[in-house]
Amino acid sequence: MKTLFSLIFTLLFSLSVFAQQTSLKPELIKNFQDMKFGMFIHWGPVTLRGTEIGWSRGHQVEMNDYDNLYKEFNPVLFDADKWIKTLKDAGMKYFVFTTRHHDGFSMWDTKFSDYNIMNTPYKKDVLMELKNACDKYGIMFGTYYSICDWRHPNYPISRIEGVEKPDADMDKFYLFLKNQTKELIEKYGTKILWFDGEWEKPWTHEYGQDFYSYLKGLNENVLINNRVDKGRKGMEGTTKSKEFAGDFDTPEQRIGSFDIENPWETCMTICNQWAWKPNDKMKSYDQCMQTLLKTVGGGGNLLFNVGPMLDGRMEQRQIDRLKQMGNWLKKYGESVYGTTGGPYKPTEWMSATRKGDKIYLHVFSLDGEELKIPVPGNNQVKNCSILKGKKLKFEQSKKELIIRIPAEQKLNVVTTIVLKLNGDSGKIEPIEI
Ligand code: FHN
Repeated sequence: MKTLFSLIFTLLFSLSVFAQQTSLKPELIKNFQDMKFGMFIHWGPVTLRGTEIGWSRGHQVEMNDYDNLYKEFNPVLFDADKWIKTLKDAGMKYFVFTTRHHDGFSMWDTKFSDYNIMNTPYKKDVLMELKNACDKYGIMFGTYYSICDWRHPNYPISRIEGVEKPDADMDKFYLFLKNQTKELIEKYGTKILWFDGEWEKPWTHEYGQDFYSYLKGLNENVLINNRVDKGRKGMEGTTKSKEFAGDFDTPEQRIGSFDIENPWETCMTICNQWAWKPNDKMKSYDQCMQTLLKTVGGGGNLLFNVGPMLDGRMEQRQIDRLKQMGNWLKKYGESVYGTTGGPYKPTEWMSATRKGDKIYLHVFSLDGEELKIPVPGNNQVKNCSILKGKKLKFEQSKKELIIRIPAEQKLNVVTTIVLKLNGDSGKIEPIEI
């Protein structure tokens, strides 16, 4: 009898776990994947010191000093409308904002912690202003939320090597997480819960599984990344495993590997630091475009991070860089939005996307005037041209496609070529060049 009971229990539990991994409607994931490009923002009182959010607490910034920065935080030039207009002009389609990072400071009018934006000299709910601006501009509104909280008395770890909190209570802390994320879903209508800080010991696979299920119970359509559970395997690279909860994978500061089966998103900084740093090194236009196009060519989304300044403005040089990307996307965006990665896997000098009977080649560098690549599966190329430009001569043999790109047709940073096929590009198996 007991064996039968435990068998039934195990079956029901594994079914419920399986259900968690596949609970998101396919059209919601496809819509997320079609957007391709989003803005990540890391911002908080730490910008008063220009050091890294969370990580500089108790290191570059003495802990007590860090925890009292909020008393000076007064970003009087903050303008949510300007931020989201900048995002839109960059060709970005969604937004993810650090509502609470590892330092425990809540950037919204939360009922569950006094350590929040309403108790700063600024006294305004920046999160609600950002949500309203996203609604105004038709931008998907998402929220970053750190599971670990090095300041919270009930979270056992304080990030200072070896300092544990004697009275920490992880179950009470988990209730705090559930209460705050419920606010983000119900009061702010977040469409993406972008978790982080899941790698430390106190957060277990069991918590992750339960949390995913709880959040989907509040809103079955909310997108939840793979850092709600233990699927990221710590701070280094990521592997998406079906045993862990999460709707998409999250390679960080690197372009994810080619994968058109599992949804994934690379998160990367436009400078070096996540939060604002004076005179931080910013990526060139070439680096930004190659990052975007190699990510999309690999089947992923790019969540590109900006760190606004202590007065609430974004740096003009970052705004200008994003505008450059937006201008390119305004002209050539059909080769990005709504496409699938491949069929040619990204290389150092080229990436590719596809949609319907078209393949788009993003060529970053080419010696001479002949581009030689394998033929696109069993398809015949019917015509070939520079996207929004002139026709190009090409030859297709049994194995090879040769495209002639005259020097005067090459564009700087990236030359986009469109191939029109006699069939559906989606059926072509990935091609290694
Ligand atoms: O520790 C954080 C870091 O500060 C930043 O928020 C990144 C963004 O994904 N996530 C963690 C490191 O993996």
